Amino acid sequence: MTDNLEELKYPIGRYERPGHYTAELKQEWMNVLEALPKWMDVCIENLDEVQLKTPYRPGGWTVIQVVHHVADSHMNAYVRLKLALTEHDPIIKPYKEALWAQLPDANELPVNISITLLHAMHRRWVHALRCMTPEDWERPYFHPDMERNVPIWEMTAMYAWHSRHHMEHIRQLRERMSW
Ligand code: NI
Repeated sequence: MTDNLEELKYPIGRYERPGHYTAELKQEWMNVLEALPKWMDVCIENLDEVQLKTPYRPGGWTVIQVVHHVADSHMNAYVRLKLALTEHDPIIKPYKEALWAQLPDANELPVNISITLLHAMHRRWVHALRCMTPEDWERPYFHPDMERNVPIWEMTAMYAWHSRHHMEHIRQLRERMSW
């Protein structure tokens, strides 16, 4: 992979698992999750049909697929959070995100449908997070592909990264294309 492709694929860098968390970091991650739906509104503002069907990089997802993918991914994340909060080390279900992104609901429907979904779901997600006790942040789920427990604080860091990661795909595409 060329450096250029790496930069297009990972505009804010690859996800790095944080070694620890603080009250400030938790606030920062929750603030990102809270802001994401509004960021998505801004990201797609005034894009026409052709622009929405443009891949964010050569061979990559279209803007439409990126937005629907964020909804797919964060629906799974929300369910994982609820499982971790209510069960003991629940085994979560990985899913094939590339195949999900090819299904008709993830590349034919208007993007605002998924953004509306994100607005509603992130309200619930962030509310659940903000109401958690300090002990809750340590509750894990077991990820079969990673073959280890992932505590809620770490998944929250990961999805804050994921939110910014995909938002930047669209923002930087617009910047490059002067849209
Ligand atoms: Ni993703």
